[in-house]
Amino acid sequence: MKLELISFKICPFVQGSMITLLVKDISFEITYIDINDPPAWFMEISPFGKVPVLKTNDSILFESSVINEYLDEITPPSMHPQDPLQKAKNRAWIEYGASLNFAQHNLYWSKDKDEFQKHFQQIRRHLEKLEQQITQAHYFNGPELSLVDVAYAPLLMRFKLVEGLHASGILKDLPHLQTWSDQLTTLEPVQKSVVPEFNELYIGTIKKAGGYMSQFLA
Ligand SMILES: N[C@@H](CCC(=O)N[C@@H](CS)C(=O)NCC(=O)O)C(=O)O
Repeated sequence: MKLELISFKICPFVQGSMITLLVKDISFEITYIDINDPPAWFMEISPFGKVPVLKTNDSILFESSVINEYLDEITPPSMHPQDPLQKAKNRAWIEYGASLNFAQHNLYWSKDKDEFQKHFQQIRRHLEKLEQQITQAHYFNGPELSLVDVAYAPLLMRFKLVEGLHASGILKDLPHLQTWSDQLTTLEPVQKSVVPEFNELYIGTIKKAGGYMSQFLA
């Protein structure tokens, strides 16, 4: 089956689908668009006008968590737990991660210090709740990489990148999250899931927005 992922180079949701494709060793093509100036053909096929979109032979899939589950199901063994309750819990934490992606965007694109601090406090509260869930060694469910890990790797990679340039202490005193972040961000499929120029692109986009963070990102 021919698969084509429609991507925007700094989108964390696309990155999650890229990680799934790479972990599962699925062959695919990738087409990059500028989500701020999307081509007409993309707006035709993407119901919400959002990336990622996965084109299969004759279908269009949208919503990254759905795309990732589809990719997972066509390439066993599954990266989801078998037990329905565990699977449901994993799905809930995947949703939680999706909302943190938006919160992270709001944080780094804050206009001024007040807005930054407000978003910082909100994210910290959510990260503290997440910290309590990271009770296993290695990954979210233990030794096996799961779709929950896939969902958080882009978020943790962006925190690591920006914290490396301007330490705000976003993961301070959250030791399980820090260890999880180290595990995930050094994985080969995670590192290969972004374009080589990702760091410059992501930082450049924050700087270009001219908000609070831009002054700290040389
Ligand atoms: N729930 C969606 C979120 C995808 C999303 O928000 N993508 C952003 C780029 S990172 C987008 O396409 N935004 C364009 C827009 O909102 O118009 C998913 O998981 O696929």
